[in-house]
Amino acid sequence: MLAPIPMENGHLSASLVAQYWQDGYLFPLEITPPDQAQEWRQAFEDMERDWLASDLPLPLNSYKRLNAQCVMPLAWEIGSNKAVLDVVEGVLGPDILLYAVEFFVKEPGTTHTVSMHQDLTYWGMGAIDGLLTAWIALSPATPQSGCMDFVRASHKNAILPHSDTFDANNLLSRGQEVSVEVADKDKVAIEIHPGQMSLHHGLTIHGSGPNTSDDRRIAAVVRYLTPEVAQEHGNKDYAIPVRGQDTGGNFRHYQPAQDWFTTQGLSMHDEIRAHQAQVTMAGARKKSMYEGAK
Ligand SMILES: O=C(O)CCC(=O)C(=O)O
Repeated sequence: MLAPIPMENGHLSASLVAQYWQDGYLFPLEITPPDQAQEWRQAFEDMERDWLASDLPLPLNSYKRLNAQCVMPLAWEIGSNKAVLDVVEGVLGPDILLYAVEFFVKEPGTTHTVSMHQDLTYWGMGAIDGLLTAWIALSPATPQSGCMDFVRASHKNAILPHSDTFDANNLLSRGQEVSVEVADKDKVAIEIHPGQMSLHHGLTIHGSGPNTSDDRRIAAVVRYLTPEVAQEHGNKDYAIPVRGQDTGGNFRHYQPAQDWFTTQGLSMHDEIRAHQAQVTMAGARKKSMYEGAK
């Protein structure tokens, strides 16, 4: 287990920022004490218990995996957390937009994996530097529980060809997989523990293996943007300013969740999902497993 990288008063030093741009990722970064992470986990699991059998328009898993900030106050609380933003600011600068919060869960002793891929492949924003993912552990992410693997410096590639597998075991919406062989020796295991996070660039090749541990692997995954990023396909995409100014005006702003699954939140979620699916699922031969009705 690696010791957390020392920061300067909760901020990244210039050399850590340089390391991020060199490697395309940075970890482990401690952003909150383990008991706060445990509270977040508890709130998440309470939500699962309370809403699983409810009559939501889509399966609960669709709301966990896509744009949870529209319907879950917890997602917004984590995505707008000051300690997380203090670190993210080191990479993205003072003006930050929140694009999405997703909860990636792998149940104990299951075979779900995430194939090696680059996030930006189907997001319609081009091969940009202005998208950063903060992956925050709410339970231990270890090689046994299926932590992520990153390929060092792979963000220096363009967007590489990917193929869709639609494998039911794959947690990605198209089961997309980068069409280059990644040798095991080129994978860096991103072990992090509750309250820690990793950062990765939108072009970093990454994936994760199955959870063979006896605990759930739960992560809150937050995507941040700089204001000059823009959706290149169709109308403006959606994002929420979380720090500084939206100097680009390239995104439609909206209200994040104030309460759990409100009518307004559900309708916002639906609007954004329908809009983004036109881009993220373009050319796919099947529907995303996260947007189908129950
Ligand atoms: O949680 C995982 O295993 C993969 C997450 C992922 O692909 C991402 O955060 O971009």
